[in-house]
Amino acid sequence: MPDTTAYTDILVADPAPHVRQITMNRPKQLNALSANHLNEIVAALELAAEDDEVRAVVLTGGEKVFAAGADLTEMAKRDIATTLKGTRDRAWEGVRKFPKPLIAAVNGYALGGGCEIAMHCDIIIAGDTAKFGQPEVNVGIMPGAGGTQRLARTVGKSLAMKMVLAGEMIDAESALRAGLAVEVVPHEMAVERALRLAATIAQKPPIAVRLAKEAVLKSYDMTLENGLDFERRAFTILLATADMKEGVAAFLEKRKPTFQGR
Ligand code: DAK
Repeated sequence: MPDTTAYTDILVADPAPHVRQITMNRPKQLNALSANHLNEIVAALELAAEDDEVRAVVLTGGEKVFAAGADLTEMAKRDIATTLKGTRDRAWEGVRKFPKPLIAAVNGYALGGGCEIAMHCDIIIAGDTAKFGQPEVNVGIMPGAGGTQRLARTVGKSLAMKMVLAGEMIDAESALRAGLAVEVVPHEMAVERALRLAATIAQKPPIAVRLAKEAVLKSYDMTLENGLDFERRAFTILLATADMKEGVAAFLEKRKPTFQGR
């Protein structure tokens, strides 16, 4: 079990074998991402990355709210010099580089940095109350953690522009239609559904999962040829794993495989 005593703004639990759940827990501030809150999420992800027992992670804010963006009380005190230090950028890098499957269970508001952290996840499950938005323009800024890039690549230019320029939110069904969320479920089921999906992934061979995640993400920043090249190399590496031998042997012997992550 993870040591949760170090955290004030998140809850960490292992609700199923090989599955870790990180719950953002600043309900009074609608889970606004203060520096400490974001740092705790990144620290928990680092521990999950290091822990061989963890094979998939669910990030959620629980049943009511995902995250209403960067903490605007902190933002009010920020200036260019502080921002240029890049501390916050480095924290976001920690989320971006998380190597294991990361599933967001989104209920209620996922705004600004909240929408961006959901988009850093590999899969978004939306509860029927979910509202996604990039409303930074309302407070004189713009998305700063990949919102313009990831949103445009995911939902297309026109919808991304509407959300970023007009600050309009979209609901769960629109997010589903736009390809931002993969499923919409009743809000009380979103975390459970994300955990079930995480548990399914956690039963797969970890090295194959890790390389497959990396390969899919490469499609965002590589040419098709380079991406195919990466895929081929990753595939070749997998042929040398014990899990590949176990997977094929189990299939031929008509039994369930036991994957070791080797
Ligand atoms: N920060 C701080 N507190 C917040 C907050 C936020 N983002 N959102 C809500 N709260 C607080 C409210 O102040 C209120 O606190 P009290 O007054 O009770 O003390 C409490 O949460 C409940 O909020 P409301 O009373 O406003 O609740 P409503 O249901 O009426 O409205 C709302 C909910 C989510 C529509 C509304 O609270 C709202 O519009 N919140 C602000 C949403 C927003 O603008 N988000 C974008 C923030 S900017 C970067 C990376 C990322 C970013 C920046 C840089 N780098 C790497 C450089 C990201 C920027 C952002 O996300």
